Amino acid sequence: MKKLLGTVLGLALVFPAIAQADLLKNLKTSGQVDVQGVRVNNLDSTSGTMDRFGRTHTRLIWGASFDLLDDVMGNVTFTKTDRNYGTGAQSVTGVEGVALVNEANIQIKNLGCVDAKVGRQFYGNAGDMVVYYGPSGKPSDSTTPLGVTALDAVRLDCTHARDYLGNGGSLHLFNGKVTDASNTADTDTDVRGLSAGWKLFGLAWVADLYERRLGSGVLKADGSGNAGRLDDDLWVLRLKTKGDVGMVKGMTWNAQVALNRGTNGDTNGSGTITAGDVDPATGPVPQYRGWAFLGNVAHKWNWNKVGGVNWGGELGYGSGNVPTDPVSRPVTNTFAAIASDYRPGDIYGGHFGGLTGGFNPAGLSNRLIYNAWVSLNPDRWPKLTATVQGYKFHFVQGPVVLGVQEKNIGSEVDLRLGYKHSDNVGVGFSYGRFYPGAAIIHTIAGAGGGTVQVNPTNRLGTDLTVRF
Ligand SMILES: [Ca+2]
Ligand SMILES: [Ca+2]
Ligand SMILES: [Ca+2]
Repeated sequence: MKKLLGTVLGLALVFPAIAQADLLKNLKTSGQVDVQGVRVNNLDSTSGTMDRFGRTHTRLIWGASFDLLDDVMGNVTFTKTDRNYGTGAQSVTGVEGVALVNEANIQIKNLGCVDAKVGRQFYGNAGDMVVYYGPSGKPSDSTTPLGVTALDAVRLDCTHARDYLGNGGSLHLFNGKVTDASNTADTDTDVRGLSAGWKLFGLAWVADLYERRLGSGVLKADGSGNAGRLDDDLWVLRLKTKGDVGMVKGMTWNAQVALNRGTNGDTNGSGTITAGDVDPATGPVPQYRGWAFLGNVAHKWNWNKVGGVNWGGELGYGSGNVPTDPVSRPVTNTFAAIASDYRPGDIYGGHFGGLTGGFNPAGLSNRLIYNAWVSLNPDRWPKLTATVQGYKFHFVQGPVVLGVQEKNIGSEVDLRLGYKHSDNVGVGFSYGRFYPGAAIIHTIAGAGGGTVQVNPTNRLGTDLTVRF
């Protein structure tokens, strides 16, 4: 009751006009607080240069949904993820300025043959290799911990999908705007997609088709499409499936493959189409031709009188560019995602984003990454889970250092101890160590004239998550 009263007061403050109306009909609230402390040393892999840092970061996510009308629901999610410990008290107006409305949408039931969701919203699943907008489970880089992304979009979920696709069938499409760059020129970035799910041969299948389009903004003088710059128009077609390994009880597998098509008008990846990109008047603009695969197996079994033992492995591959002249061979072979959230490894996936040198860890573009893990949930302490996970990271096409192409980025071992206090409260402790491979060692050593000592990176982490 106390919680409800607090919520009502909070909403009345935020939406005074609506609060006077029938706002609180079927009000549902949910929230989450994450507190993540890390201590990292030698992130630059160079032992001669002292670097280490400690940080405790908090993220708050708080959402409410309520009926606006009988068949129309409102949905609001606030996120606040700006604050580290030790940065002083925030004023109430200061909090106001950093509490972002990352979801604000209305949902209309049975609008014709669809359920519609209109407005700012999250999309996809955390960790997805192709597209995800939402609260991330990992720091997006060293200085932007626990970020949250969202998309302004219209999403339509077909209410008769089962009639067309059978039991377990689903079908939705969405059309969103990532950046509204101009009201006069066609320079916006739009994302749209279509997703269908069905069951066949005892397997669950999902087919997705996504398009991300960045307008060139240049008017085509003769309407032929050849005068002026070309749009950056990325298409990703993906097929996902999962099932059980029939012969082994408790073993499951997942697999997905994605293909790129389209025109790489933003050839230099700057986010705008300008003179730095390939001009179709002087040479052919590259076509997107990358592809990626991600597959894993997991096995659960019970070790008599010891506890539950889970283990698994995962392999990810995303094609890399063949380093040839883009004019003589106008193809971009590097796999391109819409908005990838695939970031394996607590160090590699969590902290390498801010580093220079091409080691951006988001996604499977130009990467071969595999990992294996085993965890124990002991009968004697059922709230505890201990996990060890090892990773290997490679470029598909690596940087050329001193005349040699180097593909080995490095390897990582993460040890994690989780304590599940209840369904809504969890605590975690982790230790990770990243061992730099030849691509890092030789890049650093080459830049330092061969005299620089290269050493592993270490990370200690504590995590608290409370859902309410
Ligand atoms: Ca160092
Ligand atoms: Ca616009
Ligand atoms: Ca560009």
